[in-house]
Amino acid sequence: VDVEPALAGGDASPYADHVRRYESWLAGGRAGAMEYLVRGRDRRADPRIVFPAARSVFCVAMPYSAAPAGSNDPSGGPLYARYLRGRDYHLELKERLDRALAAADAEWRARGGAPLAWKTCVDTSAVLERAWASLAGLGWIGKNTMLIHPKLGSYLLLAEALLDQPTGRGPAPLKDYCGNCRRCLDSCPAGAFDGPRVLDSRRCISYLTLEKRGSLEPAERRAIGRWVAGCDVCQEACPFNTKPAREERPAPDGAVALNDWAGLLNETEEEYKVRVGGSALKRVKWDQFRRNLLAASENASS
Ligand code: B12
Ligand code: SF4
Ligand code: SF4
Repeated sequence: VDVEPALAGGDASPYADHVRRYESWLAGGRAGAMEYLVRGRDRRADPRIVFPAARSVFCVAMPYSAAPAGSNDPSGGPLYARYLRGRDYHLELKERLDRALAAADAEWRARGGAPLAWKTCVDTSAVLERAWASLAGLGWIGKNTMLIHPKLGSYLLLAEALLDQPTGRGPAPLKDYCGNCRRCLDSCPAGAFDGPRVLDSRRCISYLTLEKRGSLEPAERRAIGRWVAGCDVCQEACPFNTKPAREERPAPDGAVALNDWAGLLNETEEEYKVRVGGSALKRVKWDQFRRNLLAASENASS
């Protein structure tokens, strides 16, 4: 999607609506201790600050498997969010995107086109990824705040390439298919939604287990249930995630294969580092994981 038409019209532009929602979310303190979200607000408001040459945003979504049982797992064991399976998606998506764009650039230049320059962004750049993906027509923003593709559901990871050339495509958002449904809102075990599309990170299990540093309050320890890293409940509840037809990313269990309480409780820091190296779980430091594990194992046995 081209940057110019998305930002044209200032406050009335299609993108301005996203920026306003972002700002009001921050103003409500809902980012918790994720200071980087406050620091990067200007860059999020305009991708040309992230990459001055940006004329368009090329958006991709990579499906991952919905198959693991998640909170429906009857064993009573530890729970990991599904996206943590397999190789670190930050690396995988960046490599795949760079490869695809290098090939497109070579073909374009062979036909006499100008060389293409780009910057790939996966998760950690100051880019409003769901906003751009929705403007690009990859899905709509569900009441659980997830970007949902009508056929593939929301078990998707997003990435973008900021391109120095326009594509000729303006914003093309999809219709919102949530309708009267509110299963995600009602299913959240932590009561983290203030309303449709408004999530308070400070209560979200994903935030508590992956982002929050230091210790957890007693109520937070209880709130995480059996989740040791991340949480998928508001996606498990979504009817758009029940269709099995999807191109699944081959994702061996890797770092999340250690999934019994005794095994985890006996693990040393060195063993943890080896297990999670190369997976997205490596962002969760040993102290943090240990803290989650102790609380979750207590919850499982109570
Ligand atoms: C901070 C963050 C979190 C925080 C806050 C989440 C939140 N809902 O805001 C926490 C730690 C809680 C979190 C949790 C998770 N996250 Co997260 N997270 C991010 C991050 C880094 C920034 C998101 C952000 O800016 N949040 C602030 C809110 C206000 O912005 P937003 O959610 O993007 O909403 C925008 C639009 O939706 C729009 N909007 C909101 N409502 C409406 C309504 C209408 C009508 C319109 C038009 C627009 C609109 O306004 C906002 C500004 O554009 C992004 C990566 C990135 N760089 O964008 C990943 C990202 C959003 N997370 C992702 C994932 C996978 C997760 C988890 C599923 C992980 C897990 N299993 O534990 C959970 C899901 C929890 C949930 N229901 O959102 C994926 C989402 C993919 C998808 N299909 O949507 C992203 C995009 C990372 C990636 N590269 O794939 N996450
Ligand atoms: S990720 Fe879990 S805790 Fe966070 S909003 Fe969704 S269901 Fe609630
Ligand atoms: S569970 Fe229902 S309301 Fe929530 S995102 Fe899915 S369709 Fe929308």
